[in-house]
Amino acid sequence: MSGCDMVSSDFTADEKMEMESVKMYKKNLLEDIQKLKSEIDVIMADILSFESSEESNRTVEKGKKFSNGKKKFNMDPKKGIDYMVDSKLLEPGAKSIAEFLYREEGLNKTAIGEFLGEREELHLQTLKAFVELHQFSNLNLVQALRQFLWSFRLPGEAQKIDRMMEAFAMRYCDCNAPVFQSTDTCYILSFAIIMLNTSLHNPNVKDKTTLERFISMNRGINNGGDLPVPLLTKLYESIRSEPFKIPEDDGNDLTHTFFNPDREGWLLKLGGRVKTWKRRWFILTDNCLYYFEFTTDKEPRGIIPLENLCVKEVHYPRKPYCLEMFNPNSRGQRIKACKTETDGRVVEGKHQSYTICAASADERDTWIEAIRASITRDPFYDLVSVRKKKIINQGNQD
Ligand code: 4IP
Repeated sequence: MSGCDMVSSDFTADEKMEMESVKMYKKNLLEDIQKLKSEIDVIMADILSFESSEESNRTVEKGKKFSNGKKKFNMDPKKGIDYMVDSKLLEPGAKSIAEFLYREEGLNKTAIGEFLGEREELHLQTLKAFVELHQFSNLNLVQALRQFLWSFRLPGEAQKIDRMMEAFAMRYCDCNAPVFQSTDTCYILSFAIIMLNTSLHNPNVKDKTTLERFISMNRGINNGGDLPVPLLTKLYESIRSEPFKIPEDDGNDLTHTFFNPDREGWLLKLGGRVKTWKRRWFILTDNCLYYFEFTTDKEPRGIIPLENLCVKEVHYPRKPYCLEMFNPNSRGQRIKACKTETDGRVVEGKHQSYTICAASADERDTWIEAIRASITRDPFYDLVSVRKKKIINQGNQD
């Protein structure tokens, strides 16, 4: 008979007791094991939640650092990028910085423009990589410019704008190979479009550029040849129906740099030879300062082209809010200007400097700022005209 066939009656009373105690022991053991298991479960859960809270603490910490880095960038782009790289939030190198500038939300577009505009190698490389992130294939030039000018704010400095627009033109031509004969053509036309945008949409510009004028302005820019009229017409119509959207304005964007809104108002002007003060109505437009005797006059009494002039605050006895315009390169010589004599003859101006008095310090400062901004337009026109000459000469040689 095997052990399995035994029945309880086969056991002695002692054996039965022993078996009962083994059963009890086993039961207790199982209960203990169960308890231990649950304790282990609790501990494991604790460990896991501790790890995940460590992890989430680390994530929160990283997120904080990242947004701190963005804040730093918006205040000082170079320092911000250094901080991001030092804190291992950003890979060093132009490519990853460009990605960050191109894709990251919440970056100040003026700061992006500032970073991309610098001349050091890393910045030049970043500008290149940034422009290459733009996809311009099958976009016309206006559409591409809309995208480009929305991705950052062009800084005010001529050389920076030149580099950025050059990079833009190169990228556009890479993406749309057969459209223009050279990147210079694309560059010049891009500026013409930006000017057109201001002419058509700035309420201060009274003389709106017509399609015919736009076409004739762009004669000969395709390596001496003309661009197809249907292309220019399409670009013109696109701008006419929808102006460029420029990132939040702090008074330093391209349209301001190029085309300061006209300013007009009454000012006192000191005579050239006879030092008398005359109240004149001044209008600042087209890079010139015009003055009139009455606001309704058709002809100005004088025109002062601002090219090459400087403007500064000046103290004049008993006239507290004066500004002076002078030619820093030829102090003591006459400023190129013209004026209408009382008998109606138009003659050359006789001023070595122009002293003008405003009604308040604020007004004087606003005029100084407006005149200065008008003066700084020149380098941009120079940049474009240099390329125009180059391209037209090239065309003549071909
Ligand atoms: C005149 O004084 C006026 O101030 C003129 O201003 C001024 O011409 C003359 O300077 C100055 O001699 P009087 O009228 O007292 O003679 P405006 O032309 O506005 O009347 P500017 O050149 O400032 O227009 P000269 O240097 O241009 O003669």
